Amino acid sequence: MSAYTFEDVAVVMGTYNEQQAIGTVLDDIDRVTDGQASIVCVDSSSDRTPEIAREKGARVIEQEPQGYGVAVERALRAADRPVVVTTDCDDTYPMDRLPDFLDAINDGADVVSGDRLSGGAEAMPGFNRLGNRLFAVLASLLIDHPVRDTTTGMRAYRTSVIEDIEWTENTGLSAELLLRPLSRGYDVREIEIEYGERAGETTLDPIAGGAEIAGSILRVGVQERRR
Ligand SMILES: Nc1nc2c(ncn2[C@@H]2O[C@H](COP(=O)(O)OP(=O)(O)OP(=O)(O)O)[C@@H](O)[C@H]2O)c(=O)[nH]1
Ligand SMILES: [Mg+2]
Repeated sequence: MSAYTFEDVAVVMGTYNEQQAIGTVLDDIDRVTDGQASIVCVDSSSDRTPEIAREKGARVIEQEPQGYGVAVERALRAADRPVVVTTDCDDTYPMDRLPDFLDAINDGADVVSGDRLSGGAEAMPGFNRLGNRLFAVLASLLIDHPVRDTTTGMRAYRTSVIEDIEWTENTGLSAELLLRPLSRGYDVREIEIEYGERAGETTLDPIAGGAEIAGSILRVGVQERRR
């Protein structure tokens, strides 16, 4: 089988009032993939985000704001390439590392997950960093497999993995997208990435969001143990 190139990659994201960041994120993807990756934005914004995305050549699917997971699952399903990469649209994730994600897929990985925490994640608010470390401990215990960052937004997947599993979570979708494949024996690899400061305002309440994510990890962990 020949190796995948960026012509086989779709980069997808939910976008919710990210006009301060989206131009940079989409330019970075184009530069790093030489314009070859297709880009899908599932957008719920009331600002100029969707216009900027269209100007930059992305496919934009509009939906009412219904949370992270609803947007990202829609975006994953819209991917029309054999490899799909997720990112946030807030300029926190290093698009320069896309080649490393693709290399790991070509090396046989089914899922490649960008681990922000092992490198310190200095740019992450302290409360979020602590919460994310606790999620990793909880998830590792539940699925009997060490994981370092369960809630990262930057991952590459073989599209077949996305199609083969039924997804149920919303705010906790990122954790679910890691834990179900791991529990089912897919080749899941974490690679260390740098994490940057968010451009633009956060739309998430860390306490309510954190509680939802913890609930997702417990639910998914217990379901996968019982399978
Ligand atoms: N379409 C859509 N996108 C969303 C929704 N909620 C979040 N997003 C997008 O999903 C991505 C992740 O959300 P973030 O707000 O960055 O979440 P986070 O990284 O956990 O938190 P911070 O970056 O610290 O705010 C971003 O690109 C958001 O714009 C939503 O309801 N609809
Ligand atoms: Mg973010």
